[in-house]
Amino acid sequence: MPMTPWLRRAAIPLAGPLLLAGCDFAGLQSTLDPAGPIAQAQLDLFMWSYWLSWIVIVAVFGVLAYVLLRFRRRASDPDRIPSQFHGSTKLEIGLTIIPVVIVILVAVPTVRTIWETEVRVVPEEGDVIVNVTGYQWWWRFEYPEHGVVTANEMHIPVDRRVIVNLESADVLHAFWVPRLAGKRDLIPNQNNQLWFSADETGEYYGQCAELCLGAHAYMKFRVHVVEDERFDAWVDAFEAPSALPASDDPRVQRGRDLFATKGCSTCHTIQDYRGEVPVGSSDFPNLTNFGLRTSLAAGVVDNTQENLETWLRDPQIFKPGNYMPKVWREDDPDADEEIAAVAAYLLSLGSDAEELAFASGGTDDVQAFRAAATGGDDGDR
Ligand code: HEC
Ligand SMILES: [Cu+2]
Repeated sequence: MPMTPWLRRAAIPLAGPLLLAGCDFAGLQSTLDPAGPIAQAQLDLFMWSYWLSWIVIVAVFGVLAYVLLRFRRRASDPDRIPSQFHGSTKLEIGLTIIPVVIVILVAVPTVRTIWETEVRVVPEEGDVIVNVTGYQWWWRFEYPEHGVVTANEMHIPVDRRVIVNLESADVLHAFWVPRLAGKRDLIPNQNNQLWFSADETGEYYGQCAELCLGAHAYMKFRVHVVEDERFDAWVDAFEAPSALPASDDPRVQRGRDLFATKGCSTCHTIQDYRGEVPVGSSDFPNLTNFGLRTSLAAGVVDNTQENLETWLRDPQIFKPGNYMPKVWREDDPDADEEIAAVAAYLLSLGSDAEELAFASGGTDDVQAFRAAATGGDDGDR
């Protein structure tokens, strides 16, 4: 059926909203799909200004359409000029008052939301404190109350207030978990703070939101929101490494030795089942319990044996520009075997410590934890 010209012309403006109606606003990093009160307050403010803008648009285009139709030139009276009202006081006052009202309607809720969400809070009982340090191009997460230091994956309990202290070790970064809270800059020596909480358990994606050179686009992170007991088990797992029995897999043992002899431990700290004092530097990702991580290289790829091997062979493949050196020469005949062993060691770290801590009611009861870890027997290590 041929479309009438009128219909064809109308099709384009009609198609726009229809296409948009098919959009899915829920996404891993969608601010339109909030999962916590701060993100919700920010979305509410956005939607308020959005609908207000629609009222303005409809009003302006309504008046425009009316004027165009009502005062258009007519064939019956081509010389008619509509009455002129230049300098009309009523109109001038009206056109001044209306914008002022619009500005007030936007400004009052904006200022209110800023006050409700942005003020610095004093930690209270039950809050979780995380000291976040941004590095080119990864994140250090430290839980001062629990003595936990980890990288790139933050664990927090659901429905609890999380206070994040933001610090940068080098350039400017910005902490942004779109579904939980708006961005906040990490500035050297500035001690910025952000607080938020999450309504639902789940995995939330974060991203550095301040251009910080080189691998900035790959400076991501994850926030795991879990039930209280799960969070406690995760924290316990960081006290647990030394209570875990050594893996009897010879490849893991070999990987552990290589980690020291290949120089990894000059940069990276690991506290493992031998409970050694950390020797690495706090300015590189702490790899304790690395087997509990779901992602690798600041959320860039999944944490699997294969990806880890690729990463160790050449860290530039997944993340061009990052500062981890290539440790094995390309023509090193032992590279494949050694890399596989180191990767197996890293993945073995704490791989079931959280589950064990959960099952045994925490590492406070070291005996029960050991018993769970060794499947009941004393576990001579
Ligand atoms: C000169 C210091 C240095 C040495 C030596 C070094 N690394 Fe790294 N490593 C880094 C830096 C820096 C990063 C962070 C890279 C990034 O994501 O931007 C990193 C990241 C990693 C990661 C990913 C961490 C995460 O949180 O996802 C692993 C795994 C890793 N290194 C293992 C090793 C192993 C195994 C060795 C030895 C074979 C080693 N590194 C040697 C500096 C070093
Ligand atoms: Cu950054």
